Amino acid sequence: MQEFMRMCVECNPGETEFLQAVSEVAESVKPVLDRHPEYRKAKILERMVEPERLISFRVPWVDDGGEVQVNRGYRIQMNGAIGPYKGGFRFHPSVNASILKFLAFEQVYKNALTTLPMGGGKGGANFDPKGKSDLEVMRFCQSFMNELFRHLGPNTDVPAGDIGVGAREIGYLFGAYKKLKNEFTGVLTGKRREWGGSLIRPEATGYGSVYFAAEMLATRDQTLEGKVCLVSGSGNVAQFTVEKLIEMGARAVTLSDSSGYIFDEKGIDRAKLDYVMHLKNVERGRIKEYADRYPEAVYTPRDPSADFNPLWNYKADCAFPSATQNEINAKDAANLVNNGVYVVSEGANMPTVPEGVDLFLEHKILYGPGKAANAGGVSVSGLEMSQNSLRMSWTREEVDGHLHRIMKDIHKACVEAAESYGTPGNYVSGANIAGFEKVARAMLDQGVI
Ligand code: NDP
Ligand code: 2IT
Repeated sequence: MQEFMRMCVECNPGETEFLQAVSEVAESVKPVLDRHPEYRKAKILERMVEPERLISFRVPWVDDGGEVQVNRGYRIQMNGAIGPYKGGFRFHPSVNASILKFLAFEQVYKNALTTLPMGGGKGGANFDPKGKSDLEVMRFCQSFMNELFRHLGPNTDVPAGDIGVGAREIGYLFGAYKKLKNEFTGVLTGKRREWGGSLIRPEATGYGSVYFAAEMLATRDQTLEGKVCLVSGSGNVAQFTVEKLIEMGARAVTLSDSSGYIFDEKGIDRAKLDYVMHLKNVERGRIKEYADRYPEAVYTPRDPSADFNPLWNYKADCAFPSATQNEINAKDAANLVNNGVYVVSEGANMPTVPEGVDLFLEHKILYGPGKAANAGGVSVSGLEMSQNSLRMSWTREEVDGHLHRIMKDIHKACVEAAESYGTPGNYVSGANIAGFEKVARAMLDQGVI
């Protein structure tokens, strides 16, 4: 394993996020490779860390002032062993090959866990939709698709949203694809309902992360009723996490964005959540405005020089990190544990640094890693693909029922894999092993390709 990681570092210099994700999976699956020498012989892990295809391209566009702008676009087609590449697009100034490779790598195992036939991919651009007009976003999306359309298709690669890519961006991307290909097809998920989207897709990641937390709590004969919950982010995942928490009788007390966070001890109720949804999705405002509107809440601006995030330093029962990678550092993890938090369900991808993960495992808290806990989003994307193929649309209840069942199945698969490899209660090894085994078997069946 040391030799394997040394090789990864050498082949992917400076790609810290990607190496972080690989190292966690490699550690978890070591006992699987020991039990299955055929995986080692076929170099399954070595093949898994090499993307099947990495596309990087120029995205030129013209801003409202008539200036030419240039961004860099990417699509990582990581692994297609169990289905067409599937995974979101991220538009954020921090986007680079390392971040997208880590996301694509995680997506492979996450998608395998969903039980649906989807391979793993991820894409995006170092474009910041914040502060851009709708027309600028449209021109950017059209230029992005102008190159990428030739690499996509309903049986080849089916992207969706992630940070900075919501219904507006998916609309412009879909329109551009349709025009270029002269074909109305299910090539993207997260579409609006009226033109091929699935009910519950916007809600799915947040709902799924809460369903996963409920499953973890059930192993200790507990429910979410009355639990105090810390939630980070205020975008798609955070909003529907809070919605489901309210429905389940829990009390969410925080939300954040990259400028700061609010703490509302009374809890974010339905009316306050409606306000947040309007503020974020329509006005595209900042979370600070929540405290102007509700004076009982306190707003704390982000202090870039601080070595911890005070959002994670309140007495609470559960945490739902739903913003971005590595948002819980080692000190934040210690603060969570010291404040009595014993459930962490990751809506975001890889939000906890490795030292934090180790601390959670050491303290035997109920810790659901992103690739299991946030798999609800891509699961309903898979259901959107099914509905598109069937040219049907299912009801809210039908889709939510499938989502709930899938999250229960993912929980069960993690528990069983962890037990089978001697790490009971460890959802990290459980998720990595269960996802890995499915993809590894498929790769073995399909030969060296
Ligand atoms: P959105 O763009 O809707 O919201 C992102 C939220 O996180 C915003 O509040 C944003 O604040 C905050 N945020 C983003 N980057 C940073 C940063 N570097 N530092 C601090 N805050 C930040 O994205 P989503 O809600 O869709 O995604 C959130 C997380 O969930 C991501 O990790 C994503 O990969 C993961 N995820 C999303 C799925 C989905 O279906 N959408 C599925 C599975 C996982 P600001 O507006 O200030 O940037
Ligand atoms: O990280 C993720 O799982 C997503 N951003 C959703 C991917 C998808 O294809 O729905």
